[in-house]
Amino acid sequence: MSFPKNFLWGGAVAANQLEGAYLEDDKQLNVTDVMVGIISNPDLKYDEKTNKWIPDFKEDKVYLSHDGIDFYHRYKEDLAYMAQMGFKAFRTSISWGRIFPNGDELEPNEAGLQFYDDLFDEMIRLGMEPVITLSHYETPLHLLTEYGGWLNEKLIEYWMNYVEVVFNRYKGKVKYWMTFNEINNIFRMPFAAGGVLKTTPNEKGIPNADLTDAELYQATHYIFVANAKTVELCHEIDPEAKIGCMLSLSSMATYPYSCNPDDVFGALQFQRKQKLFLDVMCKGYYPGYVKRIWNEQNCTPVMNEEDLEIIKNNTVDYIAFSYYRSAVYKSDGSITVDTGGAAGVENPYLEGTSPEPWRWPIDPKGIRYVCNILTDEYNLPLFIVENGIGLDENLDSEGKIHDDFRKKYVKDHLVQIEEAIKDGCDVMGYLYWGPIDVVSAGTGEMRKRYGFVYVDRFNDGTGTLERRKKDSFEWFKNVIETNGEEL
Ligand code: BGP
Repeated sequence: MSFPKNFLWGGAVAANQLEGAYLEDDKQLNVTDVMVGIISNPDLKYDEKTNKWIPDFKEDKVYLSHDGIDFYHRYKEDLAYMAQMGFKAFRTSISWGRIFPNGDELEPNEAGLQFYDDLFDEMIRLGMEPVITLSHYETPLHLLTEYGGWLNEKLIEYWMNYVEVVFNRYKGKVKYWMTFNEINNIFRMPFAAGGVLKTTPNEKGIPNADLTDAELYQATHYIFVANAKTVELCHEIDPEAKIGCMLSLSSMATYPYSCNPDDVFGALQFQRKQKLFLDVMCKGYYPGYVKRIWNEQNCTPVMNEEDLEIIKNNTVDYIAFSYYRSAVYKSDGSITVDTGGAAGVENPYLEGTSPEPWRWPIDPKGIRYVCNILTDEYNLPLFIVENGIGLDENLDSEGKIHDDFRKKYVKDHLVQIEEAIKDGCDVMGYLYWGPIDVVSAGTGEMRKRYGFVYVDRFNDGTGTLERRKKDSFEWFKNVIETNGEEL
């Protein structure tokens, strides 16, 4: 038996991808409400009258996240499915804008607080530990259009108001917190993942078209300070609670294309783009390699001694991360992970990719590799809070979905996680991403489905929203029931 007795089996989702009710109970727009897929540009236009970016919804686009899968009204039904599978934990996020609709109010919105009270109570009643992300691509839009989001130091204050309210309110109910979902994506997706917007117009008319690395390092620094202050406050308000950082670490499994030292060192440098976030949030200091970049590119963030003290004294309790695929680095600059897997360097040693059109490289051993690197470097508990496979699925003539591909994907990854545990990694749990079909973060589509539970909802916005179990449902239930003995 390799999986520990108290292993947290379960699933993970995010408010913006399933709640819907995007303007209900006084919630206002957040970053993902004005885009279809976080890889795309937000639908904003610069208004010369007010000198601000304003929403510019396109008639030919379907903003699926506005209704999500209506979890806001159907969460009891959905959690019942999770409980049937025997989930020990369920991860979701608090949508910041339900609590502070514009982000800069002084008083919180009681309706939003009550919603999460009810949601967490229901999870606990069903025997599931709430695992809660404080920010998962849900920064209130007003904070970006008015202040520039995390480009502005003021955000730390608004953020701290928010987290103080939720820590006090859910103290005793939530034992596992996470600060910023996949915050290492800030450089790739500054608007959605980083909550960053340049408030000034630019020649291209595209938000953030003129954003510089110097500005991004500055925003990242404010986020690091906020992260550390949040850790401190969480421990102060609820000494029983644990709080982690949350990173996208698929790209930590970036392999050199060959033994050419340029490929090897290049792969290391690429990994460091992710490691920077871990080094600061887990070790409490800025590493030398980033200081070199700052010096050479003239982009050292403004910071003071007090910031560095706060960062040093408040490192996280655990590392939460997502892992879906690995990548290959070649010194000519081609990297699979950034090109969505379909283009760039293919890894001939892997058994394949996910089906068209996404074609993410499938690499179970990569998750063992990442767990081992993290353990060697940081020696902290690890929480796998996202792993899974998106498939384009339709009900067959009998109304069933035979998702053997998914079972195999999960099984192969669990085998490697078991190996990592044997290697000595302290893995707290495994939360499958999207145990019920949700709106895809990257593409904004419904057809990229991860669920063990199918939802009748389509890219064009039609569908009855009826839920149905896929074949993998019973399979995963058995995995949990046998604590991973039967895979
Ligand atoms: C992670 C995000 C999730 C999520 C998942 C799958 O990066 O934290 O929000 O959706 O990836 O990605 P996608 O939906 O693009 O397939």
